[in-house]
Amino acid sequence: MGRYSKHLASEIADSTDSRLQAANPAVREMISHLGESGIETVFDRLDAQQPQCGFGLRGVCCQMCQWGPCRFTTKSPRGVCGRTVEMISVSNMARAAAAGTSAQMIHAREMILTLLAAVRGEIDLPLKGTHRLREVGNALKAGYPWTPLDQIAERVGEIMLKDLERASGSALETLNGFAPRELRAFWSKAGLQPRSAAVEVMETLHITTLGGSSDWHSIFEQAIRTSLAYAYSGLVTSSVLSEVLYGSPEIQVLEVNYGVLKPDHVNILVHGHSPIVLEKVLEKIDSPEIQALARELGAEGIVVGGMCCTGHELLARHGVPSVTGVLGQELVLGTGAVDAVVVDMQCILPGMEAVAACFGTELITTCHSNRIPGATHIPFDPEQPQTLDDDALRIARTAVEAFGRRNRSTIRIPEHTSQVMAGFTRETLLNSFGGVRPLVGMVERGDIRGVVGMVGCSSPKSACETSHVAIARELIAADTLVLASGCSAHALLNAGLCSTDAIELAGPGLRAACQEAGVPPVLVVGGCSDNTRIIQVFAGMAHQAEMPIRDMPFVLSGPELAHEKPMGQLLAVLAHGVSAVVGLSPNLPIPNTAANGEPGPVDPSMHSELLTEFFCGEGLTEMLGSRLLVQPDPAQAAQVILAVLDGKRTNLGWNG
Ligand code: BF8
Repeated sequence: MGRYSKHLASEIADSTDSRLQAANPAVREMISHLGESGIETVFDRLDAQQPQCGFGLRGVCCQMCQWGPCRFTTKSPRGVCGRTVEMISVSNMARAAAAGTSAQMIHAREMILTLLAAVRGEIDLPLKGTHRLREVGNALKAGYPWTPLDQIAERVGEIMLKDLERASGSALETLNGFAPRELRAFWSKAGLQPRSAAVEVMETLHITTLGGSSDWHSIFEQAIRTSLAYAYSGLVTSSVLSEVLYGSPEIQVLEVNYGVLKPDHVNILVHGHSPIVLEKVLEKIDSPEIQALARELGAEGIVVGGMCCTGHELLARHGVPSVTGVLGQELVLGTGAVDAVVVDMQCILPGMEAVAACFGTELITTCHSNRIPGATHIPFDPEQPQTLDDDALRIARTAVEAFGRRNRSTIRIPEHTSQVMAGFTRETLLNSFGGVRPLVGMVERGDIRGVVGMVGCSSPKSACETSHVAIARELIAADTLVLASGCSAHALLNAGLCSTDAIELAGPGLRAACQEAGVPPVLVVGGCSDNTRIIQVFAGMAHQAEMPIRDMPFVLSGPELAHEKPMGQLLAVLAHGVSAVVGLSPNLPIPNTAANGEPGPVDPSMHSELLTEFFCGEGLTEMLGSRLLVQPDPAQAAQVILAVLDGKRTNLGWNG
């Protein structure tokens, strides 16, 4: 590994590690290729940033006023204003969750306004998920069984919009409609019930600014309220409205990875999170007009490939092959075969622009608020959606026309593809095992040791995507069922762990269960918004077992979290009573956890004893029933996860 970081008590990968050890051979090939061509990527820029600031890495740098920045050391344990190390690191965490919530709110807002535009006839978008709409309407008390669907849709949209934006303190209706009953009562009693997403974001920024709350525990409670608003007003709204608008995902069997690109085809990549524009663009790409245009330009056809969470949306509904998650977005342009990348919102690296310029790739931005210099901007504004149809056609045309300008001498497409089965929902996942009762029976008997949600981003601090793959391999070999989403899922898809061929890598109990169900041991449930499906599976299984979620053998694994959005996901999962094992520390001054699940020794110059006791010990367990554990080494992280699962099994009496 590249270098040792004493602040993270871990080896940190450098670009050479990713070039030589990346889990995906296509990634290794492309890092070498771009390196030889002298083109800079995220891996090189991480090298150039070394050494990174130890104060920042531990989350103990305060920049919330102009008296700072204040750094916390044993010699100066308080900031200029008097803030303690606990206040500042928990405030940083809360602010990251608020920023992530804001991002998810913009996504959810686009989905809601599009639903309203669709039912008001402002755009041509017939609702495909009418069954889901009835369920959602029922959960939100938005009508009766005899209420016309368009009225239910309008009411659902209005309720969800109010959950995002209202300034009053009334409770979140999406949470009341979708959260497990046991937890609604618990959060309410504990004073953790969120108000609207807007109020919780405001409140988080308010109490963490200079002269706000001096009580780190109350700031953490506020971070939890924010994360619950994020989970229900943000994630649930985005995920269920996607199903209402475009129908429920279906299980897809297909080939993914860089090798799906074809040298003699127009290759268009779709990237981002909100599927609204890209669904329409895909429709246009399939039209006779655009197909004919591609042939006129000399192409044999059009390949559409997915990146990040929009990639998951289109994979699950249309069988669009995914190519990469966040870390590969510059690398894939290095194939020289990508004619255009159509992006919507979030996780679009600014560095992509320079690589696109080298290879003549057309970048098309479609979110009215996100711009890339030099890109063709064809924006969608959900408040003025009437031009969506025409704009989608223009985007498809612009993307295909880029094929005519391609420099064919630079093409180098890695040959690697992976066969996968993906696109699971809560229903199709449970049905595959014969329903929730048989699945719980398998866990109770120990055929399946537990269920782990593997989520979140990829980080260049691990040799590209190696942590996800190494942990998942260890877990399935130890009979642990893995549910994956987001960039973690991209890593696991490309690594071949989401294929029925991977069943042979599973331990004997899980292998038999997957063989019987005909599904892989790693089940991809979608993008990050669809982490709600993981929570739904956990809640459904706990309900079937007649146990609180916090007592069940479930863990969240986030090996390479990076974005501020997963901070909200992490906190929300902790609030549901599920312990989380993360790779690199989420910028908290707490030590790594040993393989037996116990926190390592506290170094007072690096760590806070109070926060170590709280997150890794009894404090968080008493508050929420969960723990936050850090272990960057994949092999040890898998052992920590298994130790948590086994601890739950022992308490349940399910170990013998
Ligand atoms: O929401 S896992 S890098 S792509 S934030 Fe982004 Fe992280 Fe990837 Fe989708 Ni999620």
